[in-house]
Amino acid sequence: MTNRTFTMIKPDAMAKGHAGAILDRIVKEGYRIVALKMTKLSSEKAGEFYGIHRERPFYGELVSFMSSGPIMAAILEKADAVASFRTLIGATDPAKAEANTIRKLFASSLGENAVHGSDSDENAAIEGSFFFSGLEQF
Ligand code: 3AN
Repeated sequence: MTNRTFTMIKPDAMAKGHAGAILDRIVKEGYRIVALKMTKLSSEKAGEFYGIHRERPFYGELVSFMSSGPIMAAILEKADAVASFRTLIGATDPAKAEANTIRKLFASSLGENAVHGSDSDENAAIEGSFFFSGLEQF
């Protein structure tokens, strides 16, 4: 276990002005911010990031949404970070997410679901290094 995970605040939550509230919640839940930046993915970069979903029917929609506006990317640290953060964000579909999870509070649909959270330690490391060099991690 690396105790690190990777998250993005997605374009829907950024456009609605929820970034501050989401970061505040993350810090209050005890995550240490290892790295943080605001950026915008090109459709090429979004396609690369979500390459694992290339064969899924929603891939085109996902890539166009994720490149539609700025995002915030972050590496977070806490004991058992990957699993605990997925509990904090809630189910992929906000309609099915538990009360008080980030997706229940801030997401509007299955496609536009406010935040990303890595699904394994291995992917957390890959996704973190997609956005951040070693010099940008503290
Ligand atoms: P999670 O982000 O909860 O790990 P995944 O890995 O199954 O969920 O899906 C990755 C992303 O693809 C989701 N965060 C969501 O934005 C999008 N997505 C998943 N399923 C659908 C769907 N049926 N329709 C549109 N977008 C979807």
